[in-house]
Amino acid sequence: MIFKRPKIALIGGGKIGSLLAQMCSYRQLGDTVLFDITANFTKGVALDIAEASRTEQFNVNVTGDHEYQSIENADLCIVTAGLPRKPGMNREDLLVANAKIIKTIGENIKLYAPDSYIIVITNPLDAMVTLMQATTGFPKNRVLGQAGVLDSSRFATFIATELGVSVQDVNALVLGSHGDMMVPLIRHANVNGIPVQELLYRKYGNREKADQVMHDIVERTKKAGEEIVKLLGNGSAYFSPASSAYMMAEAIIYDKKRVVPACAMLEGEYGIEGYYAGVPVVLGRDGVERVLEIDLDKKERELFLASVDVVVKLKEDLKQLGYI
Ligand code: A3D
Repeated sequence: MIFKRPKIALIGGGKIGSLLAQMCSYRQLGDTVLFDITANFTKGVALDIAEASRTEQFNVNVTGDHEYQSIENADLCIVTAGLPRKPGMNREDLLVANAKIIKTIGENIKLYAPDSYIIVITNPLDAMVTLMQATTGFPKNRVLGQAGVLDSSRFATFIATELGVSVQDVNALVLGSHGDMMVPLIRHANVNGIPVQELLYRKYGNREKADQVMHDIVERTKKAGEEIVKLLGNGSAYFSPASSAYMMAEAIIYDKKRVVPACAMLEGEYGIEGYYAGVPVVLGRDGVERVLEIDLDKKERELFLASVDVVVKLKEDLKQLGYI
């Protein structure tokens, strides 16, 4: 073989990890290893996916394992290991349980895949990305988190449904921390360049009603994860998170320079120093190649800073617990 196929380590072989294994294989993103602490389950999932290779016509390898050695020399690690929330829990309630898991995984990624890029999905997202970067000591461009792609996709879906337009034409951006304080940007939401606020005003012919509808969409976006948790009754969303992480993985592996919101380390951008938060970035072969700064008005900025305060608090908690 002339070129090396990328090796993707999916760490956590539950719902999101298994779906990612299927997507990476069916779309031939690279050879995939699905790692989990459970001894046989991921072997079964991987074998099941591999046995679809004839009908799906893919030629990459997919394996399951529970030994850390299996992630050796991975180019990209996507981390979903840990507990998902149950009805009534918020994401921050997972901090203690998942910090222990992420710390161990970070140490093993550092050992076995020291040159890899890492996309973290485990909640509470911003804190787990912070911990992953602190544990591995990898440069900030190689450690990032998936949340904004999903939150923005949810925002766009609700806008498209409300306006009766294709979601493909909706651009919507959610910044800040991945939690109840996230910031869907109303002013920047548009349908192929036409402001959503204007379209809502034209639909209802009344500014007050248009503002109320927009407000409801924003609130639904902020609570979208909880809406799914309640409906599923056991576990949290997995199709859309897997899809969002896959898009980011593809952007890195194919050097696409996609502009997406991601949880990235801020060192001066947006006036924040030394904290991870959801911001627009350029994603390519160097991981987070650039953080893009956009002008926020007074209210947006206040909301963004309040949202970053949640990350500041979580980072403090990690310090108190002795993890960083
Ligand atoms: P689930 O199906 O329970 O899978 C988690 C897997 O992690 C299980 O198979 C566990 O066996 C495994 N695991 C536990 N400890 C370890 C360990 N030390 N090493 C390796 N594997 C381990 O959960 P899921 O796939 O639905 O969700 C995974 C995580 O993603 C949870 O923390 C969710 O809260 C989070 N999540 C994040 C988003 C974002 O947008 C950020 C969205 C949805 C879910």
